[in-house]
Amino acid sequence: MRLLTLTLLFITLGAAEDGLQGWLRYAAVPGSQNAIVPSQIVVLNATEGSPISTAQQELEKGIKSITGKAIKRRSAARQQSRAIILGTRDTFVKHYGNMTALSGLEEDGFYLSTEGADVTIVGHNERGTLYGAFEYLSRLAQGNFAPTSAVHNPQAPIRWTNEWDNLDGSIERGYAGPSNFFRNGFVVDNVTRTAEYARLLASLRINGVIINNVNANASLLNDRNLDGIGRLADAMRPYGVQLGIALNFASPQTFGGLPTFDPSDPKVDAWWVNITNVLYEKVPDMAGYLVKANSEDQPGPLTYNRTLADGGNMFAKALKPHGGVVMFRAFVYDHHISPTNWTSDRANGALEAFQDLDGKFDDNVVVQIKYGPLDFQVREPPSPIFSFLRDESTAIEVQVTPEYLGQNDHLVYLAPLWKEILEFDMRADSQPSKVKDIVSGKRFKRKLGGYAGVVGAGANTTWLGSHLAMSNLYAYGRLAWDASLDPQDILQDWIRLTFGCDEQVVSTITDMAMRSLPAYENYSGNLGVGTLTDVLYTHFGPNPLNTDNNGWGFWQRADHDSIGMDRTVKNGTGNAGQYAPEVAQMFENIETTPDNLLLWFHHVPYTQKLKSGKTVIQHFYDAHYEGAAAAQEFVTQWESLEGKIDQERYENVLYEQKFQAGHALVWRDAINDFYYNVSGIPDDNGRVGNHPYRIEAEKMTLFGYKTYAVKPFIAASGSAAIITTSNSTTGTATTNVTFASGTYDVAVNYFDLIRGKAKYQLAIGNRTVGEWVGDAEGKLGHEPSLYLDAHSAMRITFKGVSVARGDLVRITGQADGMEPAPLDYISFLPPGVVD
Ligand code: GCW
Repeated sequence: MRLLTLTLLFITLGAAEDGLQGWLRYAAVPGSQNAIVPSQIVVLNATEGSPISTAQQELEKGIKSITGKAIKRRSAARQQSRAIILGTRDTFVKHYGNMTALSGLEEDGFYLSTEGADVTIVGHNERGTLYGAFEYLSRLAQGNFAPTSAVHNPQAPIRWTNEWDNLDGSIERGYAGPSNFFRNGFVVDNVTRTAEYARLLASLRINGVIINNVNANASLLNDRNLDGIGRLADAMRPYGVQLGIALNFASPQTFGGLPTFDPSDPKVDAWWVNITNVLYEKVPDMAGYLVKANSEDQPGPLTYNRTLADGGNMFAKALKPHGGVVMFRAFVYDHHISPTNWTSDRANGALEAFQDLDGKFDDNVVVQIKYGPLDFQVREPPSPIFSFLRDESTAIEVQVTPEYLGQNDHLVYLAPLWKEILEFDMRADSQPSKVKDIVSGKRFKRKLGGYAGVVGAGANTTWLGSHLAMSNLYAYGRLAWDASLDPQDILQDWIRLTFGCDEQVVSTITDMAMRSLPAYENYSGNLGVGTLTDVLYTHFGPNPLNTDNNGWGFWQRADHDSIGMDRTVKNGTGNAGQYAPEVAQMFENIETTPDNLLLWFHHVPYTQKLKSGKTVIQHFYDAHYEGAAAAQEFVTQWESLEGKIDQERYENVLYEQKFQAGHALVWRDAINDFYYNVSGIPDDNGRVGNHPYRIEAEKMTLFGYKTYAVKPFIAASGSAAIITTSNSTTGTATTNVTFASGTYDVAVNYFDLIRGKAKYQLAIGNRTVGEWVGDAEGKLGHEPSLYLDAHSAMRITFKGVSVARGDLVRITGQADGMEPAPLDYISFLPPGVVD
């Protein structure tokens, strides 16, 4: 018996788990052999390559893998035992007569019943049937065999992802390697990964994918790529996922050879009609277009004094005969606004751009609105446009790829952020107007509307560069289908499907993930000040010095005494006044503005008291210590799962959690030092700027190393680090332990730059404590840094090192390439201390 258990354990844990299957692993569920799962399948209608035949294959494969039982295909006439009946409503009714439940089916919806004599999966259309099959499998894979019977309908017709893949094979804001769609200017030949991706998306009931970057390249439209687009669409079609493309507005001129791209020029219109017709020959079910116009230097109709609606409608007319949709982005703003003007505000840009356009777009245009007025920050109010546009269909745009939120090297479960926005009541006309009901089309009675999620899926087997980050893609799809779901419930479905049903696994990952967004917000930008990443460089690590004094408008207006954007109507940028009156009033008034958006709407002294009773500045200090402490706990929590998760994914996630724990401290210190420096107000608890367990590298005895002033100064402890005197030097930094003899966790903070893999060795009392290489650039997904800064700053920790007072500490660093083995400090941490 024991041997059997061990063997089983080995089989479960031994399988290579590289993440490729995502939540569709169909891991064996113990005990499921006895569950009443049918042994036959009756497929009522399926042509080869249709979503229904995909559903059939998926059920055969999934059930075999989950329960170990094979199911046999039978025709309706030859069914002998309990079967899965699979088909669309029309064919089901033909074979079995009508059922009242089926009349409630809406487009893409499905009926799933496991209660009756058979398991019935009936879709409104073919892809609805596939969705039903995935739902059934998801239940089985989670060990849920309870009888059920319900109609499932989507809340919104548009449930798309946006991929920002470039033709050269890179992915803008992607953290998981190169594109699955393009290489060297062309669509790839091998579409296997495209099909695998479509499978994951279909299981989430996502029905459209924009395959290329909104900063679009017109050569997507060359002949070879048009064929390629056809190939990609063919690969997605069996999953009911429709392909769409992002367009460059200037294509008629830059690619088509016309003298202009003016939307009111008939030659330009004709050019678009023609290319659209050609596209529909290749992809008869193409979803439509996505357009970013007149934003961040992209061309658009404003160049010719035409309106954004003139621009959008040009595409709408070309698409109309084919049933296609234009997603027209509301992300329109000027990134050269003047920071010295107290009333200028990037957050106002989008509504200003659309203020005369309500009702002016054709009915197959959907205005695609980023969730907040700025740009995917850790905390923003919903965009005011949601309630401003009444006569347009709208969609919410969220980022599954966390550009400003740790770039998948920090665990940040995003569903709670999206949920908060979706549940926000915009109070249009003083009526309930939740964002989710606006984008679904329900509130303003629009036929179209929905969701656009920027994913950044890449060629890495983890798809997103991190196993845990897949919870975000999963949650995006689930919320796009049904925004009333609870983020924690969604998460737990994902955990069971991804890592199994073990209770400790489920509760531990749940706890980590549910604490992850608050932790990130705590150690990055608080109280609605913005995320405080380096907005002029990679958007990854902290650089609050770069937020103000440039045209990008991520301003926090931090000076010696005060901080925050005054967005009031009475004294500021007027942004609060862009909301419907009740909401406007709430944000205009400092008393009714929630603490977590205080600095978004108001400019206040650092000593301003929050509703919590703390001052703004003390809140910053405390939050940063709390957030960074939580990130340390994620490591120990994950370590508690060793042996319960396959080694491959265990190690992979552990590496990332350790990275996050170290980088959270970089964040904590950088932000706290910045505010301490600018305000001069000390931390009530004496922590900020006071690090008794550290020895600064620049204070050690250096040989072959020299001191280096780090920029920004907050990226290094004590503002300085050391680097080797040349790029081929091996340097040493030595000192003696001044702490009491005992056992310590010894942490070394260093900088890991790209273009070099420096080697390090730490020895204490002539014993080697550890050796490591500065090779994070190959292991982390975020855009690496060329410099010593808060993007490259990281930490390695050696646990439980016994040390004697007076021991010689020696760090040896061997430069490599452009990486001069940079070191910041070494910490001797007594048990329980994090610093
Ligand atoms: O968030 C910003 C990103 C850009 C992006 C742009 C957009 C595709 O930094 O990389 O460009 O928004 O959404 O258009």
